[in-house]
Amino acid sequence: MKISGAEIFVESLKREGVKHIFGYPGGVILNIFDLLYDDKDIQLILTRHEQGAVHAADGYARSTGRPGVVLVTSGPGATNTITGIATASMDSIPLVVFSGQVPTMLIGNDAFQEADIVGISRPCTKYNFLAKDVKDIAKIVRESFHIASTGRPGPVLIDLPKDVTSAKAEFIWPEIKIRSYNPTYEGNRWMISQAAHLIAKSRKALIIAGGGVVLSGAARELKELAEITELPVTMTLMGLGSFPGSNKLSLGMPGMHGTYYANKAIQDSDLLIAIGMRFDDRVTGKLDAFAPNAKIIHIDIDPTSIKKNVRVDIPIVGDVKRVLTVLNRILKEEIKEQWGEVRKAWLRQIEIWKQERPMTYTYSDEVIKPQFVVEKIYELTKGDAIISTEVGQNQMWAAQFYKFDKPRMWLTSGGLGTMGYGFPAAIGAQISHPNKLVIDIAGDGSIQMNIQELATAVINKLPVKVAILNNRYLGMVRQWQELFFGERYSHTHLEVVPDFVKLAEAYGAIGLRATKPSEVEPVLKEAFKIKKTVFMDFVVHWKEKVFPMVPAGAPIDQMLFEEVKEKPEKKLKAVK
Ligand SMILES: Cc1ncc(C[n+]2csc(CCOP(=O)(O)OP(=O)(O)O)c2C)c(N)n1
Repeated sequence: MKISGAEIFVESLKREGVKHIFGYPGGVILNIFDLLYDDKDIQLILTRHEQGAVHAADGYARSTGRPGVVLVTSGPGATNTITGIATASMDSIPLVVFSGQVPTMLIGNDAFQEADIVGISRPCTKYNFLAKDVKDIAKIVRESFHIASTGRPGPVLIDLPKDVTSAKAEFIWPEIKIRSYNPTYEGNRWMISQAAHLIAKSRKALIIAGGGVVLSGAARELKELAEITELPVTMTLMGLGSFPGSNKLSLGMPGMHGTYYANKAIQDSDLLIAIGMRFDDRVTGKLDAFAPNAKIIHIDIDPTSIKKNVRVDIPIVGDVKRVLTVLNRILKEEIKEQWGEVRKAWLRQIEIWKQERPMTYTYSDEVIKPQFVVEKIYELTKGDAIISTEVGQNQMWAAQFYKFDKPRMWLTSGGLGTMGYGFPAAIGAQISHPNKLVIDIAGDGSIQMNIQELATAVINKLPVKVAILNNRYLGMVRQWQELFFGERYSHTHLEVVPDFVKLAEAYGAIGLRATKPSEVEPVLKEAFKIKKTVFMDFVVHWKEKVFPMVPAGAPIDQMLFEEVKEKPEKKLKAVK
């Protein structure tokens, strides 16, 4: 029996196990929306902006490991997804985005709501495709899920012209055969054995774990490697949670806002074991001064990531989990090295760096320090919450002061640094984890970029919590102006910040506010008890900066630290 392309599409999604789609309707995609109207298996979550839909699907994917699914209309609906797609692409997040398209005969004619979304999205998708024949729809859906979630994961976009989804064909669920797509999963055995020997010989080795460890589900194997070799581990922003932040071998995050001790250890190390990370400039700082004495082992599923930014002595292309399994076995069974004094001396040196400059800040009794809010969130949740962030200082403080012990509990836009990411991402994570505490740690600037999703959270009765570190500034940019532009605050003072409590209430959510340090804990406790969407407005010290900081382009051990004595504040006239 022949059925419509729209029906084939919906049936294909069911075969892929899709339970939730994030989307927004429009004319050319209406036939699919109509089918989803009373579907019992798939729930469509209507966001208030297509960008929100993609970030929500992204949060869903990061917190579950399954691809997030998006359905939007053509033209503006499709172009509104681009920031979300680019965000997912930079962080290797599996997404499948379906956009409606005008009928094939109108494509290229500047038809109403036509945009060349395949062309526009090409540089920021792993794969994209225009469906031209109704008979291909099932195959395209199947392949797009496969491509999005295997190898180095990433977003896939499929454009669905109206006439193709209206045409009819038999439903056939095909096998996947993609000739040109063959990711390498098994690392080269000889290279892995060379890596094991190098690790055995090293005196001051260090593991740098990235988002690839999370994506490949290799947290257990990473912990085993650290335990066998007794080596310290630093986790990139994307790698937070891949190794327990509270473990004594953890050095926290490296790089621009990383810990003093992680950066010192990198610069002093004789071997870097880089796992599922891509030597982003925020990690390396000045490239030719990066880890000057270290040999580098680089394990990554994507061969194009290896040797892109740094010289590599032992490249291993493969799935991190599989490579680490083999590496650990060789270290245990063939090498059986006891490092004894050598390792003790290295760990002692690191301990000294930890004591010299611990990750800290100046506490105040009078004004709320943003770091204090993050610390309190960690203390009260005991680390058992899914944390998303916006972008800016809020993101860095969350990374520095919340200890992530488990993977997939940390959702942040690392590569693209997308303001407006955190709230919709938290919505997506809450949909996939209805009983978990999900908190978006936000800046007052970023939250306003997708604040309309309050409606999505309220309608779906999502108990998402948003902790706004409200400094009335675009804080991170203000920090740069303060350090590098002589305190000329060009267009970073927000002047009008909405009353977040009233705004939450206007949407039917709950709003709470803390203006003094003593109010922080009661506000958090109350918010965590409420089973509804809650905005918490923490009115924080406006001038606080994120330290340590490596100025852009400097070597990573040339860090700026917080001044011990605070200068008297210069009052800006518009600041409350
Ligand atoms: C969409 C987007 N536009 C601009 C920027 C540049 N940017 C980076 S951080 C930042 C300030 C963020 O301010 P806020 O959300 O208030 O957070 P805070 O730094 O104060 O915690 C800006 C404008 C960005 N990252 N994303």
